[in-house]
Amino acid sequence: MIKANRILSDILIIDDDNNVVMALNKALNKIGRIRFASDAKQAFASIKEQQPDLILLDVELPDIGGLEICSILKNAPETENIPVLFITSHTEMGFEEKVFDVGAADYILKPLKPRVVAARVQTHLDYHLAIRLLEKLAHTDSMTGLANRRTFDERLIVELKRGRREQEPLTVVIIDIDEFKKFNDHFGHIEGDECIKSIALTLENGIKRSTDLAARYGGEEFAFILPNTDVEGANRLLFDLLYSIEQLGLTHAPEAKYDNVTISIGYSTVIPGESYANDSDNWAVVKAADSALYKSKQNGRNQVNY
Ligand code: GH3
Ligand code: MG
Ligand code: MG
Ligand code: MG
Ligand code: MG
Repeated sequence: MIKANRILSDILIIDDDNNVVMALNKALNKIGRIRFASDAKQAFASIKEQQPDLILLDVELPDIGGLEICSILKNAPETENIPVLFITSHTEMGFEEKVFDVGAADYILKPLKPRVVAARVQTHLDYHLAIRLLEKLAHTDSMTGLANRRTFDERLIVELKRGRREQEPLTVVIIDIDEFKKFNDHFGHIEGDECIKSIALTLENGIKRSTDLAARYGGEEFAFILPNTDVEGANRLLFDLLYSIEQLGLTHAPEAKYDNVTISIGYSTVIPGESYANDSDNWAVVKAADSALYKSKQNGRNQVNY
C-alpha cells in the first residue's frame, strides 16, 4: 500500500465566518499547516503563492461565491487536482448535485463535528497525496532519479506544440555511453549501475534551465529536451557536457578505447519556418538526433554530432 507523507499537508480554509474558521482550525491543526482566506481575492492570491494540498470552501463569500471559485479552480490545469471540500449548512434539494457538478470532492454539513471534519479531510488528503506520489513514481526512473521515457515522450509532444506556437527553436539530444558492454564485462553489472548513476547525475547538473528535461531514455542511453535552444546554444552546452563526463574520471575497462568512461552525443534542432513546417511527424526530431548519435559512434565516439 502506497502511503504518502502526511507531515507536510497544507490546507487552505476559505471562509468569512470567524467562528467556522476557528472551529476548523481546532479540528485540523494536527493534520496540516492551516492557511486562511476570507474572500475569493485573498484565496486566489494565496493559492497562486503556493498550491495547497486541500481546500475547504464556504458557499457564501463577500465577493465571488464558493461554487464559482470551485469551478474556476477545476478549470485551471494548475489547480484542477486540488481536492475541494465544501463547508455548508445548505440542505435544500439539488444542492448536493450542484456541489459535485462544480467538481468538489466532498461536502461537510454544519454544525461541524470536529472528529468527522478531521476524518473526512484526512481521507481526501491521503488519497490526493497518494495519487501525486504515484504520478511522480510513474514519471521517474527509479535507478537514476531522472525523468523516464514516458515523461520524455509526453513532454516532447507538449514542447513541440509550444515551440511551433511561439516560433521558437527546440533541441532534442540523445546520449549513449561508449563501449559500455566492455565496462560491464570487466567490472560487473553492479559497478555498471553505479557508473550509469554517476553519469546521470552529471548530465542532470549539466542542463541549466528549469524548462530543460533530462531523461533516462533506455538502459545506458539518455535524452534531453531543450526548449528555446538553437544549434549554437546546444553545441556549447553539449561540448561542456562531453568534457564533464570524461573529467569525472570513471576508469573504463582496459579493452576500451579511452582510459575514462566517455559518452557519444547526437542532437537535432527544429527551427521555426523550417523543420516545424512538417508537423505530421513528432518523432522526426528524435530520429534525426539518433542518426547524429550514430555518426558520433561511427566517427570514433566521445564526440558530439548534429
Ligand atoms: P557503443 O559505444 O556502441 O554504445 O557500445 P556499447 O557497448 O555501449 O553498446 P550498446 O550501447 O549497444 O550497449 C549497451 C550495453 O549497456 C548493453 C547492456 O549490457 C548495458 N546496459 C544497459 N542497461 C544497463 C543497466 O541498467 N545497467 C548496466 N549495468 N548495464 C546496462
Ligand atoms: Mg460565508
Ligand atoms: Mg546503447
Ligand atoms: Mg553504448
Ligand atoms: Mg552500439
